[in-house]
Amino acid sequence: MTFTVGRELEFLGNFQLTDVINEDPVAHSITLLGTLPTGTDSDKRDRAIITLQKTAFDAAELEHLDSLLASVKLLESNDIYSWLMGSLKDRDNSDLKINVIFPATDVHVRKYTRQSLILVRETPELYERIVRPYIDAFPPSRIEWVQNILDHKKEVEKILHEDDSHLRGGFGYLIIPDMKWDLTTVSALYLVALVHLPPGRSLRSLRELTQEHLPLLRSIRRHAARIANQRWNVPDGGLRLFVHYQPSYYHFHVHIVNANYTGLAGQSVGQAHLLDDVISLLELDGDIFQKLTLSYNLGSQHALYTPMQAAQATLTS
Ligand code: G7M
Repeated sequence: MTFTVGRELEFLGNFQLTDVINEDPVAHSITLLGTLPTGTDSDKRDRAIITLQKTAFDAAELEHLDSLLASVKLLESNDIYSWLMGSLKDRDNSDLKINVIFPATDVHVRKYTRQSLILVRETPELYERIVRPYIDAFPPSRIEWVQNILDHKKEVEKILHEDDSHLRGGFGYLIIPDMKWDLTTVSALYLVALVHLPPGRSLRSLRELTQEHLPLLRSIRRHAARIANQRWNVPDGGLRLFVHYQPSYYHFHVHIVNANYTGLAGQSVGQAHLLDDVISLLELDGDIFQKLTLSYNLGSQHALYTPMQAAQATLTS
C-alpha cells in the first residue's frame, strides 16, 4: 500500500507510532518511527519514518495579519514589550512539510535517529582501507531514487535544467528541487544537482573529483544561479552551493540552498564543502582530493563510526 492522490490523509492515518527518534525545536521538526500497513487486506505492517516540519513564513502572506491569524491571546505585556500566542487560519500554503520513508531500512532508521558525533580524519590510506570498501559494498538499490530521476522515470516535471554532456563522453547533470523543499518558500529554497555519468564511468563522492570535473562543477554553479534568479528572483550571491563528505548517497551531487537559509545540520563544518572552494582547490591542483586528509563528523549510528574511530589511533600526528 502507498499514497494515492486524494487519499493521502487516509494512508497517514494508519500510522502507528513506535518512537520519537529525533526532535529539533529550532528547525520546528520532529522525526517519528512507526509502522504503516503494507497491503490493503493483510495485517502486515512495515517500518515507516515520518518527518514533520513546520513550514517557514512567506513574506507575502504577512501583509495583513488579520487574514493570517485565526486567534490571538495576550500572555503578558510590560512597557513596550508584549508577547502573545496565536494560531493560523487555514492557508493556501500548507503549514507542514511531511517526509515519509516507507518501507524504511535499518540504514534509514540509523540515519534519522539522533546520535552523538565524533570528528575523524580520513587520510588517503584510510580511504583506501576502510571507506572505499564500504562504498563499494553499497547496494545499487540505495541510489535507485537517483537513477529514477536521471532516467526520467520520477520527478520528470520538476527538472529545472538538464545538461546532456554525458552523451558526448563528458559529465552531464540535472537540477531538481530537493525533496526537503516545499517548492514555495523561497527563503528555504533547496535544489540538488545530480550528475549524469558517461558510459562506463562513475563519480561517487568528493574524493573522486579531479580537474576533469571542473567544467561540470562550473556549469552547475552557473546554471544554479541562473535558474534561481529567473524563477525565484534570487540575486547574485544569493545561493550557497556545497557538497557533503560523507554524503548519504554515493552518486555525486551538489546541494543548492538559499544563502539565507542557515542553521541546517547538513551545512555545518565537518560535513559541507563549499562548491566554490572545491573548484578553487581543483584549479590549484587537479588531484588534490586524492591527496588530502579530509575531516568530517560521524554519528554513532553510522557504519563507518567504529572502524574510523579505531583507526584514528594509527594516525601519526
Ligand atoms: O546527504 P547527501 O549529500 O547524500 O544528500 C542527499 C540529498 O538528496 C538530501 O538533501 C535529500 O533531501 C535529497 N534527496 C533524497 N532523496 C531520497 C530524494 C528524492 O527521492 N528526490 C529528491 N528530489 N531529493 C532527494
